[in-house]
Amino acid sequence: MSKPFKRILITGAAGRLGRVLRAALKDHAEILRLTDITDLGELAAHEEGTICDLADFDKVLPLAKDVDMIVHAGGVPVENTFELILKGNIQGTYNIYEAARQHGVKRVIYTSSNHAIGFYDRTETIDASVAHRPDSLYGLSKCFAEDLGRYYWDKFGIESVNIRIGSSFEEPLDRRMLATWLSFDDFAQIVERSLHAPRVAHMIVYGVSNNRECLWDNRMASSIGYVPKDSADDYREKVLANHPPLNPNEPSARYHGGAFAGAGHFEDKK
Ligand code: 15L
Repeated sequence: MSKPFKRILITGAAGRLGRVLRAALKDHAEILRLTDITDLGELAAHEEGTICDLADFDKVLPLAKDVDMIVHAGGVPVENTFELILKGNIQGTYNIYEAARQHGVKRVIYTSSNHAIGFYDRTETIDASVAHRPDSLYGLSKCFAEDLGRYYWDKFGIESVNIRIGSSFEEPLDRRMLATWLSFDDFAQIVERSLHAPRVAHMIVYGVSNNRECLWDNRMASSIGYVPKDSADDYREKVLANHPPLNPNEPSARYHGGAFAGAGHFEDKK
């Protein structure tokens, strides 16, 4: 049976979410081209693999050759030093878009993060059109990447879907995740919808499951057919029993970004 795409590039393919994508997208393209800075393990017949530092443009450029779309999940996944964020997330994402432009790739699906808007107060429900309010250097790098995608759309017509992921883990790990949780199956679904939507231009959506507690108005995600199937509510009793309530005035309880908003400046730990 023929597959909808010839070749999809997945960056960060050895990471937590990259591994989900590797399994979920196998029937969507004849070839999955995988890359990560660490070992990718054994490759299946439909996989190509390259170990690559995304900050190295000479290595990144050939990865985009003969690729229909890129799912860019690589980079530094949490707060870190500015030096590492600069290389992995800012330089790395620039290299991905530039490689996409030079090889005529149609669309980039980017795993952005709620930390791009982490300093909104939890009393506010926001949609995807609000101004950035990063809660960390990591969050700032996500803002850069979202704007970079906008620039590449406006100037070069390369489409992007920026998925502002809440908390994508096997199950919700604390009280905040009762609102921010994204199941692995729903993550796979929103990426699939992002790949197959006929036209996305430059779009920002929230990567979140169907949780009763809700911080984000996700109408844009509905517009590409995303209908989350899972809910943090199924784990609610367990989470409430294992995690005492936080003081609601503490920054880590008060803001969308949780502990990222409450933490000090990472560089001070050096
Ligand atoms: C993220 O962006 C991180 O990659 C992930 O590890 C979690 O910390 C998540 O945000 C979250 O906000 O729960």
